Order: sequence, then structure tokens, then C-alpha cells
Amino acid sequence: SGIGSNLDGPVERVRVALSGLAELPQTRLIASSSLYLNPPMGPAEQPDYVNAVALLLTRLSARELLVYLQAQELSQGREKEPGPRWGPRRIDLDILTYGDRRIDEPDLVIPHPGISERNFVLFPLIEICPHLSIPGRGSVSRLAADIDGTALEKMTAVAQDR
Ligand code: A4P
Ligand code: MG
Repeated sequence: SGIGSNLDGPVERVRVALSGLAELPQTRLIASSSLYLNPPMGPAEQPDYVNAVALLLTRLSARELLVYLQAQELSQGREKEPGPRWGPRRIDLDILTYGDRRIDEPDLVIPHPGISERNFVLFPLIEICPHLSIPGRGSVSRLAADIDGTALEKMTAVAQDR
């Protein structure tokens, strides 16, 4: 799962999201990455994002998982109405991959179409599962080799308390 926030205390938002993931039914949180501070993709006149990724082991179907993730977004106060494309948000929870499944439906696309271009997804993924293979696209390490990750600032425990 990919996690992103750039509003209303993003570090805390991401932490709350991680504990929410750990408490999902029929699901175990296997690993979570560091938090990464990074500039916005999309409209530049919005705050920096904090991003992280988590590895889940779950018996939920991809669609059930999506429903839970959306419920968590709402419980963190994310507005239901979509804002501008790639605009600021309190919390965004995406399913990045689901095993080796490929799903292409109007409201659920897996693997998430943005993975291969997004440094804020690839570099955190490398941290927790470097050998993860993205169906149809190769391993995260190979994908990340083509991407500039210098704008990502890994947040230390101290910096996170700012
Ligand atoms: N949906 C389809 N596939 C999935 C999936 N694999 N996981 C559908 C989750 N949802 C999926 O999502 C819109 C619809 O996508 C959902 O109803 C679901 O059925 P949304 O979260 O409401 O909308 P969104 O996230 O605003 O859409 P969009 O355009 O996909 O935004 P992104 O791609 O998530 O980008 N910059 C940095 N640095 N870090 C960020 O995290 N995030 C965004 C948002 C922009 N810029 C960013 C970041
Ligand atoms: Mg989303």
C-alpha cells in the first residue's frame, strides 16, 4: 500500500494511516518504510508531501482492501469530493500491487499505474522489498534505477517530531 499526505500534519497523518493498516481485519502489517519528505508531483503551489509504503499480508480481496482504505481516508477527514487532479490531500491510500494480480477496472487498477514514474513510491519500496516484482514492469530495484530519487528526504525519527 502507498501512503501520501501533504495537509494538516502529514507526518502524523501517515503514522495514523500505518496504525490503521496494522489493524485491518484479516491482515498483517509485515513491513513499513521510513517516511520520505518530497516535493509535490503535479501542481507546484502545494505543500511538500510525506510518503511511505507498507507491505501487507491479507486475506481480503483487492476490492475489499480498497473499501477499507477508502474508509480510512474518510476517517482521517479527507473530503469525499475529488479536488483538483494531483492537488493537496490529507491522506491518500493506494493499492500499489496485489501479489501477481492484474486488475483493470474503472475504479480499481492494479498494479497502480503511477508506480514506475514515482520516486516517492519506488524508493520506499526498495527499502522494504527490493526484490518485489511489479507485474508487467519488472523489479522495483530495476525501475528505480531509471528514476531520480535525490529530491526524497528520508525523515529520521528526530526530524519526524518537528
Ligand atoms: N483507484 C483505482 N485504482 C486504485 C488503486 N490501485 N488504489 C481508484 C487506490 N485507488 C484506486 O482515487 C480515485 C479513485 O482511484 C478511487 O475512487 C479508486 O476507485 P482518489 O484517491 O480519490 O484520487 P486521487 O488519489 O486524487 O487520484 P489520482 O489522480 O490517482 O492521484 P494520485 O495518483 O494518487 O496522486 N506528490 C507527491 N510527492 N506524493 C504524493 O503522494 N500524490 C498525488 C496524488 C499527487 N502528487 C503527489 C502525491
Ligand atoms: Mg488515491
